Amino acid sequence: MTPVPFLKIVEKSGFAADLHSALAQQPRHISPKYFYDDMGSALFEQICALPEYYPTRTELALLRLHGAEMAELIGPQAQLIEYGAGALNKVRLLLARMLRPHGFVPIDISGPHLLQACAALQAEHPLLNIQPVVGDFTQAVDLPGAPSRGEGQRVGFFPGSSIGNFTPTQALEFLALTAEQLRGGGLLIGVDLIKDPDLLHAAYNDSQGLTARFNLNLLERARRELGCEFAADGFRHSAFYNAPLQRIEMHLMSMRSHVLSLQGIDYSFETGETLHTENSYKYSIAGFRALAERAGYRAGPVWTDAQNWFSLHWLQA
Ligand code: AVI
Repeated sequence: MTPVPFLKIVEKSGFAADLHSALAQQPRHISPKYFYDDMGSALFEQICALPEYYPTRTELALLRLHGAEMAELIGPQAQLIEYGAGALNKVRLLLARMLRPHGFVPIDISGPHLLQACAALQAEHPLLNIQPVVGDFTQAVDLPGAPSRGEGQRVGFFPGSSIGNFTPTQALEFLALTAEQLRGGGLLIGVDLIKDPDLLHAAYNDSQGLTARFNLNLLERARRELGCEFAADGFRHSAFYNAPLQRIEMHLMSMRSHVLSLQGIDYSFETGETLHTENSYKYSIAGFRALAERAGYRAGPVWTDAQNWFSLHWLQA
């Protein structure tokens, strides 16, 4: 692997502690950030290519179609910060159009995965200054210095509608945090839109069962990393659209009354009881712009597809 010039580790995994507190509370709920070990990150990439999972291909099409306008707003010599960077597929479409980028700072919680993706990107852009940060981007991470005055602006990129995995309060906090980090620049953010519940249901209950494996991997990860014990077929994937709250909910549902054991502590599950693993909020364009304005941004141009399934927003910080 090509060495990366700058690497910051800002968070050690708190998986064990967070899983204990998730299991000890009622209702049981854990942060979706624990999906993304190596296995979970690889499964998520496969989900993105599924026919039912429309967000990725719709957003990629918007980036291809409107990337030049977006790059114009980003401006020359910009420092581009990608929150929750993953495979770096989408950012390639922006980088290809950006004028003399000052640098690229991808932040992701999965270190090995991020470094592999950075090495591949570096091979394609040998002169690009890539400065990966391994960590939890929802916290105020220590970023490399911004371009000096009179040079380019600092611009955030947060594609994929990962903002939907936050509660509205967390989304507001995250937007307020980034508005501070990006002051004088802007944020380009992907937001999934409210739509036919059947389409949403299919996107999170795919026929190949990849989303189910992705969800169940959270407990498999606990088995691998923490020696967690539970019945082999004790849990199943459950995902549904909660219309009043405008969100997909994912849960791991206990198939019978049984005990899960974590580091010597037993947690009992009744039949049908769940561990709530993820919310994926869907927004209206107006609703999202209002949220961004409350967080301190000025809402700018919005790009959306012909079916109004997905949106990309430019927010001026
Ligand atoms: C990363 N995030 C935006 C995805 C979503 O759609 O909420 C995660 C995901 N969960 C199941 N499928 C995809």
